[in-house]
Amino acid sequence: MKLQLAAFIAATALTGVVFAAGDQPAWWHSHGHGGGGVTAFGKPGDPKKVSRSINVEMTDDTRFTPAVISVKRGETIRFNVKNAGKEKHEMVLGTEGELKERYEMMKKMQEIAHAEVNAVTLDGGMSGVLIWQFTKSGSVPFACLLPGHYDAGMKGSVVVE
Ligand SMILES: [Cu+2]
Repeated sequence: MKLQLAAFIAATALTGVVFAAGDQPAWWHSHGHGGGGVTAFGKPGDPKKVSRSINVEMTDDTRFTPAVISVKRGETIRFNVKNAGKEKHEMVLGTEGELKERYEMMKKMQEIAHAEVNAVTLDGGMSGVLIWQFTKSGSVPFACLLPGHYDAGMKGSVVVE
């Protein structure tokens, strides 16, 4: 019994180290744990308080159109995202580091169930919605993190004024 407990503590400690090393960024689980999903790049938008809608198209040449989007600080944007291609694509908002981290994870895992509030993943020909409030000035990168797509330059940025 004592040994089992020790093993459990050791495993827990190890897990803590892994998390601290950045395998699981805070935003990954930011929603549903209080704080309203607030991240360094904004927070999930309230569908009832949308400032305006912006159409974003994703295509098989691994491009977002538009790739640069300007918003004002505090605005809640409803992104009407359309996958105009045949392949699967996604639009994920995050910091540069978080996107890269998640991209590496995607390459290993093939597929992640995308229930995250900062992402919309769409099969070819499908449309979806991503509602986000940009609370801080600066540049918020977004990207498609499907294997190969990010490397091919499927990325863009939201410039928050
Ligand atoms: Cu893509």
